[in-house]
Amino acid sequence: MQHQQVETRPYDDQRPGTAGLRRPVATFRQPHYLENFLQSVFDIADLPDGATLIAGGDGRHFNAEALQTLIRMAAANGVTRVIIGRDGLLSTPAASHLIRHRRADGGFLLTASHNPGGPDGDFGIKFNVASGGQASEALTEAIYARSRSIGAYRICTDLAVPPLDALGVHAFGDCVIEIVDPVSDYAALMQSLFDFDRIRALLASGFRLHFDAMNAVTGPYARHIFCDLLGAPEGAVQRATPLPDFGGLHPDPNPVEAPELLRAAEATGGPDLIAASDGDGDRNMILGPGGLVHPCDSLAVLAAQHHRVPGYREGLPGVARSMPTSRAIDAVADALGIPCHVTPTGWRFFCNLLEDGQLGLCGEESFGTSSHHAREKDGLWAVLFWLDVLADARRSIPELLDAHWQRFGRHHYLREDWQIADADAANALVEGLRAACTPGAAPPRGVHSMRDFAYEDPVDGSHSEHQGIEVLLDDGSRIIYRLSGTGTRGATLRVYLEQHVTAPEAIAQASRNVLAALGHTAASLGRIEHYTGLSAPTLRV
Ligand code: G16
Repeated sequence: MQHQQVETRPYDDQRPGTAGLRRPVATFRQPHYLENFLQSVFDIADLPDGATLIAGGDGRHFNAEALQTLIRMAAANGVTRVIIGRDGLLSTPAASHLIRHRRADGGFLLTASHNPGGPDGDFGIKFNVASGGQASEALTEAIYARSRSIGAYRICTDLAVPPLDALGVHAFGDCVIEIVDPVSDYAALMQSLFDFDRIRALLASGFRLHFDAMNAVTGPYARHIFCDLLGAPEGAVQRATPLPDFGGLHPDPNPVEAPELLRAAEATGGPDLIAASDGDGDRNMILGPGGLVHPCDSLAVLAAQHHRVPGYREGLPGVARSMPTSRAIDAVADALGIPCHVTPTGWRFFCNLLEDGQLGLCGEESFGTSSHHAREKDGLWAVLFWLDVLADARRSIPELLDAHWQRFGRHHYLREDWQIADADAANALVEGLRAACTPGAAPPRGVHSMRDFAYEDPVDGSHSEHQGIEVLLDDGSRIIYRLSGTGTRGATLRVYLEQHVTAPEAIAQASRNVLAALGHTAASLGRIEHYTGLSAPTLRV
């Protein structure tokens, strides 16, 4: 097949962040920007001859154009089969599953996840490897290095790309383009893990489920699984049509971005379970009568209740959390007598452990939970896990949560985000804290210990440094500071606050009240106002 070699010049800003390369759409629209990044992946990924790739995304603005370019460049780089979700749609967990299920050599996920979409929003690309997991830090660094020296890319421009809206197989020169139903393989995987008959009976008994797809990719998945397979009424799934701009919504399922869901949970007589997912379907928010189940608690409850669910009855080899995630899961692991691994923020750090069979469940404070069934976090899976547990336990969400806290105590938890316009100021702040972590430095008053978190991967021995500053206070509470790796403008300082309590009156209090004083301590310890001029966080989640 004919292909063109196009000369180009490097961009210097193509270092992937926490989860792939995310930039404003306008940045991706610069001449050769997308092509440079894709060619850097093809140059470094070491795909076998005649490789098969999976491709798809959350349907956001620029996905359709990017997919055309990706198909043309994949064919020019020797890929012989590209498997694509119909209309270019694939949720992130479904894409991860499809890579594994079809034994593909990797996949491109076109998404900026929970970041806003539309022409003025963000776009992103993640490259996942043959295990279905995200590229490792070493691989993304090598791709970045390549992007800084790239001089040309390969692309096929002489053929028309086949239509992506009808299932089937099409020839594109020497390459086969296969359009698949984005939902069916994923739905079958869910059926293999959960007791669908039991969940169907729960929903038929009057249990009210409300799922909000936030105009993003999970709509078709949720309709098929909850309505067609489990018998939920049509109205149980809301905002189910994926829109390129998410209808102007910020598809980030948390109480700040979806306050109406929180109000619905807090109102008397509301649904028994409210859930939402994000742009690409890997995040989940769970609410029950009375309010939010914090993602840290959700992970801990699912681990404690895993024996109720068919796919997990044989037990969990271990669990994992990212360092800033609360230690609620540690307490459950302790009771189960299994290891709890603590990794840096970023799902990719779980992947080696998952691949090595060391993990049953894992999760993060950032509304992400999953298990060994995939190599990405999985929003709908989490909702099904909760439904299956509730169906078996015959208890409500608040009853399960209260019983959990009575047994393990409650890890009150809050994340404060500080949006800082000047990224240099944010870096200086973190450097200041890092200096206080050096061995021999006297800890500030009230501080038991401080560390600049580093991680050695137990599977491949790779080392990752500067993954957040963790401060343990004398009273057992914990503060973590780190800079977000998913933002596309300025810098976002994340400050995570955690306090474990066991007294019934402390368990019953609102986390915001319990953690208010710790928030002030965090601001003064980090000298946040000094560095940034900001006197209050931009938002609390
Ligand atoms: C991504 C990563 C997660 C991470 C989250 C927040 O989620 O996959 O592992 O916890 O970002 O990262 P940060 O604190 O660096 O912004 P998603 O859903 O955006 O892909």
